[in-house]
Amino acid sequence: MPRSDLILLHAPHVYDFRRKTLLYGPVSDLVPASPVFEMYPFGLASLAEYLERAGYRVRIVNLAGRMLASKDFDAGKMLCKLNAPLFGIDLHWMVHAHGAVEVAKLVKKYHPESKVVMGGFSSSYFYKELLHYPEIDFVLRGDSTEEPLRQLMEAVKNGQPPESVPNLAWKDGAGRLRDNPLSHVPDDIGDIMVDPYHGMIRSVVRHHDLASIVPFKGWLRYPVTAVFTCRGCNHNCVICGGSNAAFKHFLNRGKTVFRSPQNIARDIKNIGRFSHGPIFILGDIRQPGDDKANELLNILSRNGVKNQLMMEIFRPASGEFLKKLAAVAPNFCLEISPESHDPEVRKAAGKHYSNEDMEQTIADALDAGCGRFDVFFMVGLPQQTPQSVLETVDYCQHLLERFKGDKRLSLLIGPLAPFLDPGSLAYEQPERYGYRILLRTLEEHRQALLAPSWRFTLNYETRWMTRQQIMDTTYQAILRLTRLKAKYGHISPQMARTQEWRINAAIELEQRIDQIGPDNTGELEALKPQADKINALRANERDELEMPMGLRKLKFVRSLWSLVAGRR
Ligand code: B12
Ligand code: SF4
Repeated sequence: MPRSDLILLHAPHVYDFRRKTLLYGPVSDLVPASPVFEMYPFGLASLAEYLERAGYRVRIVNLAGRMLASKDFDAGKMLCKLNAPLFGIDLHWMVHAHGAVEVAKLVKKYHPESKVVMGGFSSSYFYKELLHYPEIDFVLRGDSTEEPLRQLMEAVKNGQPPESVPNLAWKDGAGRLRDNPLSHVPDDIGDIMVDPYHGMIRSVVRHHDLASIVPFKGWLRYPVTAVFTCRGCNHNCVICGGSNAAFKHFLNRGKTVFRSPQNIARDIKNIGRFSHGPIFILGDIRQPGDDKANELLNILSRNGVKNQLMMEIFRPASGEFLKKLAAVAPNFCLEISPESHDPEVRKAAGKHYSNEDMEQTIADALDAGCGRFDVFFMVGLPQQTPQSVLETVDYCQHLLERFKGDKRLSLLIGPLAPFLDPGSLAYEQPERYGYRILLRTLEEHRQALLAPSWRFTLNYETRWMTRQQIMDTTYQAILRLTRLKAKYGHISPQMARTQEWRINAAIELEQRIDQIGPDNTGELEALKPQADKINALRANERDELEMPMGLRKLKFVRSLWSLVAGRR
């Protein structure tokens, strides 16, 4: 097996989710991953690429993905075979609180001499608590840890104390917690994320292992790739742990840093070499200003874009912008998240635009030739009552009527779940925003993830909805929206029936769990097959997120060949 200097591991949300009765609920309906949250942070690819450029050999292993793909996959056995002086584990999303720490324990069990470093947003927030677990040696804080990790690797390699590694927290020889200032917060990120996908393909070749690098289940069938535009965010959505205020609070980033239009365009070009799949440009390209957005579109127009582009917009867009986008990327997809139909709730959630402006954007985008327009609504917001959520579904009907059932318009609703992001304004100032925080420590979150139903995992309630109401209202809203979509022919009758079955079966199972009580392990175990059957059904919301790929495939063979032949 080729030697690795660093192995980056991605854990499932709960270890081992395959043995426990867990009714996941619709917590991941609106993202490409399953409720196991098997998608690893893209930052792992960025770290790997940066370190490889510095001469280190880095391997990414998506343990969660492997465990999900096969019930026989033995994660312990694989960990035992892997070897490196340093293992990195992401605890980026809070949903991995249980799995990430358990994987750290396994690493130490098999490799007591190796060091374990954790990183990501949640690690940065909970770094002190993380270091109380004996299996965790280091935590690297911050949104840009490429260079600090390189310095840590150098220290580990040379057996030196890591005193000078920025952003690092660790336990010293006497077991005391030490933390260096979170001082590496670059305001120029031109030298990172240079060609991360190239590094991933190289890893597949080196380790003859494609399965461990697949970002999420179904990716080979639907190989969507992502291009990042920034680190940070200009906005302040109150529920978001990646808002401007959150970045200031625990990532020490005062100002969003943007990648140059040239670098973004280069990524898009590079991806086009190995994939025909859609490319998701993450972060509203207008955030750094309209000039930068236009510059990017001009470069893309000169280069020519072969892949379908998907983009998110954080506020309504002008007709002029949408026409320009259509000229560059015909059949483009757009996403907007008004969260609620009620502008007052939206405003309380930190978004300030009107329904009129949003509907004008939808109209202009569809006129310009947009291939799909996703509109995301959410349950669990400030000032939002159960009644208000159901009125959001009525508003969806209004949209479908106004746009004459246009099938390109995709309406989605899901819960703010399982966690309100630690670090978000609502988590940090709950009284101000009408939240009641039920879980504060990392360990509390870890234990909550083991609860049999997602209702008990939620780490918050609001002044307007209890956990029970959040769950009940979410189920009702999904049911109503499903019927609406079936009526307008947006989903097939078969799909609607499956979705109705999924929700009704979940409601029934919730009642059984209530009768049994969360601590009666024996009886809960008996419910596992039923919970698994419900969990296994794909939400039609998720299917809708996928654009039909037809026979288009990854151009992997060509990529691998050009890599091996060194012709890139
Ligand atoms: C893009 C994005 C996504 C993409 C993910 C793409 C991807 N694979 O990374 C999508 C849309 C799929 C997504 C999904 C989710 N997301 Co999201 N996402 C973002 C967003 C908008 C930008 C992140 C970004 O640009 N990162 C840049 C990349 C290149 O860096 P990075 O991955 O963060 O990695 C760097 C550091 O974090 C660190 N690092 C990360 N891992 C590790 C590991 C080690 C060992 C080390 C040393 C360092 C390290 O170093 C990396 C390199 O410098 C942020 C909000 C924001 N403004 O940042 C939310 C955010 C990160 N997401 C969030 C959440 C909650 C989710 C979901 C759980 C939502 C849900 N319930 O479905 C899912 C999880 C999906 C899964 N795992 O399966 C929260 C996280 C809050 C928290 N602490 O838990 C955020 C902060 C805000 C939000 N609410 O959306 N997300
Ligand atoms: S949810 Fe709001 S604050 Fe968070 S990343 Fe998106 S636009 Fe920024």
